[in-house]
Amino acid sequence: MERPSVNLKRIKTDIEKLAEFNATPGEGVTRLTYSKEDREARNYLIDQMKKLNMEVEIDGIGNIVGKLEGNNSKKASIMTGSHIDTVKHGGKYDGVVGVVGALETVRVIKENNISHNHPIEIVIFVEEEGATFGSTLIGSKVFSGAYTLKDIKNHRNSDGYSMYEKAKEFGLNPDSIDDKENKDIKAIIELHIEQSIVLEENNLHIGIVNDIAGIKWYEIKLEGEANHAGATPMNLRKDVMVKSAEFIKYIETVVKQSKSDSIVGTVGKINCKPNVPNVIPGEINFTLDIRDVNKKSLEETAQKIEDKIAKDCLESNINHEINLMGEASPIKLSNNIKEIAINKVKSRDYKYKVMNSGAVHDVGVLAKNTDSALLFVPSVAGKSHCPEELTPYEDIERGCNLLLDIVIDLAQ
Ligand code: HGY
Ligand code: MN
Ligand code: MN
Repeated sequence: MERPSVNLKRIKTDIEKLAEFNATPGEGVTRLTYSKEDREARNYLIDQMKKLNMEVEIDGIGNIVGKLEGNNSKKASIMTGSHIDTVKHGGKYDGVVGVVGALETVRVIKENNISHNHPIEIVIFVEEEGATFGSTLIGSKVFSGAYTLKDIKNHRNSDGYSMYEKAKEFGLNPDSIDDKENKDIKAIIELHIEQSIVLEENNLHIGIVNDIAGIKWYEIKLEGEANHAGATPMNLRKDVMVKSAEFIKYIETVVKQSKSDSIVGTVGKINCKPNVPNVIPGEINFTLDIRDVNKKSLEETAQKIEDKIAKDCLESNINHEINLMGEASPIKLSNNIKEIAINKVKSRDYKYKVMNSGAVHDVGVLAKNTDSALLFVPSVAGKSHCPEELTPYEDIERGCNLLLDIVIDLAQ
């Protein structure tokens, strides 16, 4: 039988349809966890899975798993998927390419009656971005047991509501997450946009990922003294806006001076109270996202930053809090699936590179206990997490064909 390939028209239809479920049309894609747009996208995908006679399960915080039985239901599953939540004003490909690639894989297997022993499961993880509840990879951490009900009750949105409360409001049953039985998964593969410039710069089609960077996410709070912007002499101020600017500059300097060439540090979110022009701020809250594939350098640099903030605040008599909101260690992905991917990519005559990922991904969370693989397709100009995010459909088609080949191989 000639090797089956994906149907690009269906892939386009899915991606364009999902992009309609968007809170900020014309300004990138915003689809936040448990939003109206999230529900619309979930319903669309659940409907597509049901049309394929897949059995669909939704766990207590909303992770979705669709199952296509194989010839031997006792065998462990081959899982593939990603996420559909986005950052604010993000792109329409981040996460979606992996979910649509998984859906198309099942469609092609069914329409070509490809026999497979292992069940094949599509997974859609909740709150991968952390844009709503302040920590990345929450859905896959709950799915893998790394997160429990306590964590879901701790993570809150910007209005102070916990993920637990919002999951219940969304119609889910978060109390059930601690008593689910662990799924028997032989392997999980995620197709994702690269979100950097390596594939495009080297004119390549596919990235096969070795290591995923480790990450630490902090929320840092500085308490100064609100006072009159005009009447308060400079020597009588406790100005935490200035102090936070010093810390943000320090973060950039210490990361750039690191011996590691794979470490990155970002202050992406800051808010100030009361946030009006003629008041010296009383309080500043900012986030720190720091990552590296090198665990030692990640830990050392993060510790340096924590120590600097603590020491300076003590000396300036500024109350401060440094809250570690979430972390994941650097992860080495499965060599076994990497080898399969390399021989499949060669047989498709695609140009590829084995590389690392600076972005974190759900498969990294599951890699502790499951053979995990991550495949990249190029990002134009390396842009992502912004309206300019773009991956040409012919690149998406190649990524989906490779995903199809690997899933068929593993599911035998
Ligand atoms: O931040 C990340 O690396 C991912 O896009 N959530
Ligand atoms: Mn993603
Ligand atoms: Mn992302």
